[in-house]
Amino acid sequence: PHTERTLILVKPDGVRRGLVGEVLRRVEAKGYTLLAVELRTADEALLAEHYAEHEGKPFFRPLVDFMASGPVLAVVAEGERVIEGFRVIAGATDPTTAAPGSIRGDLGRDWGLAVTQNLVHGSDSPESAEREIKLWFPGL
Ligand code: YYY
Ligand code: MG
Repeated sequence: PHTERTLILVKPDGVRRGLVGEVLRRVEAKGYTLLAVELRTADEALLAEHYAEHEGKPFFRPLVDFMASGPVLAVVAEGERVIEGFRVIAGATDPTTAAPGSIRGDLGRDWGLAVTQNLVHGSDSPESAEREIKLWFPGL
């Protein structure tokens, strides 16, 4: 068995659209364990750090502004290969082509609003997960 932890965010579009419960339902239904859940409005410093790998890209500024535009639900989930597993549940980055059955594929909309508003974030590697969990939940 390979139990690990990942950081999941329900982004401001997901919170505004009332999809927090739907996202958590899918995570729990898959069998992952919730270790921490917190609704909060993140400041720019935290978000710039969270998305540090994208600094300098054209979408960085709009992304940070969008992520600061309202509360996000920050979640730490644990389970067998949850890092990769949650990214499968989330679906491809662009909701336009995300597979049906995935969060972004099933629930993505607002097609005019570009790929920035894609409902959820999930860590993409064990190193990212450790870094992001420390960032969002320093006490965990
Ligand atoms: O890990 P994931 O969220 O699927 O995508 P990333 O390539 O790490 O990009 C992070 C975040 O940035 C993405 O969820 C939406 C936004 N974004 C964007 O606004 N425009 C792009 N061309 C690429 C990504
Ligand atoms: Mg990413």
